[in-house]
Amino acid sequence: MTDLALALVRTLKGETLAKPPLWLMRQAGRYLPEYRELRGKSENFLELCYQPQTCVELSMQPIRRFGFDAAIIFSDIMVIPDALGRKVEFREGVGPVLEPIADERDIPSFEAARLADRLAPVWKAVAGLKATRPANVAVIGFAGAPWTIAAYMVEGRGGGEFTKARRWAWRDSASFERLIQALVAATAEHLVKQADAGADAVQIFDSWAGLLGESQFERWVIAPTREVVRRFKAAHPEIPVIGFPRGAGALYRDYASKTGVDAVGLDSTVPLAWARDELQSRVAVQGNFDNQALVAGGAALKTEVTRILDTLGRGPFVFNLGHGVLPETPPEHVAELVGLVRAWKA
Ligand code: 1CP
Repeated sequence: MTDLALALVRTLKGETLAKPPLWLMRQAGRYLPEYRELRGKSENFLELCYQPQTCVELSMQPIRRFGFDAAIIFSDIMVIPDALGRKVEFREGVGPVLEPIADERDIPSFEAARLADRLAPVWKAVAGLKATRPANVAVIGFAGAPWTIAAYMVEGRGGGEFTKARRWAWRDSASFERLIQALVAATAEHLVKQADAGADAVQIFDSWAGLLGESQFERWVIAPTREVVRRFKAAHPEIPVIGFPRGAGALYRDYASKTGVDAVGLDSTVPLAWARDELQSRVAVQGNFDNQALVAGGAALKTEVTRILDTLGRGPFVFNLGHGVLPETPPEHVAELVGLVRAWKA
């Protein structure tokens, strides 16, 4: 059961609050000295993701420091390929490196028992976070969207344009569809289990949605996301889902109207008045302060926070960034941002 008193949940379900709730993508991470200290004790980032107590502590660090309205479970979108049996490692300064899927024979199939074997510690961490967080702080579960995960699985790493994955999707859509369907099953299952464990809302990160044109976006972003949402809602109809199709541009409109998500996360390039007129009438919106402005700080911080709140704050709105907090962000700038959002009046 989701907690209808939580500001985040109320907003995601379409209420406009006098004070918009606030959390930041990647609010736990290397910009925090207390994160670096705990992180330094562990060689391997992925192993960290399977230590429930440590995950709870890492999720709680930014809550204690800044008093956000939501705590996102400390994990990563790469736990899904890992749980499907693909090799995943994190390299310093590179990010995730996977054993690439070279051809059709490498496409894993979804097995619920294997997934549960690997991901049970993540679900345990969600339950631990729910028991630990202050009662007014929502717990957010998450997963990567099938397209974004498929792109990493085929390419083997990020940092480029995911050309192998995009060509495969055009060249042999039938086999690419098999990969996507395995990911739909795994993603839905992972989100349902996080909700079973107490998540008050879930977010689907489609970080590379913006690489696809209209027809491919429909097939590999909208259709699989709609199916993940359908399966999730069959188990948890009352728990809100946030979709984050980063870089989707004008296709945000189709995404908002066709996938069944309750809210969309806006990246920083989405024009605010357009989002208000075209998206906020259908779904709650979340975003979209530029993470580079948060690194820079200074007078622009206030102007931009005010511009965002004045445009979107009179409808269902969750203040967030347009992408994750960067490691070089001064924590004082985050504190300043929180103060500005809290002080805003409609
Ligand atoms: O200490 C370290 O060096 C690890 C840095 C780190 C952290 C803190 C990575 C590596 N992942 C995470 C945690 C994480 N990842 C969270 C939970 C923390 C929080 O939000 O507070 C979440 C929600 C993610 C999601 C994630 N991981 C995404 C989707 C969002 C996005 O940024 O687009 C993606 C694409 C990843 C992959 C990933 N994991 C880590 C890195 C450096 C990357 C990006 C690699 C790339 O750019 O391709």
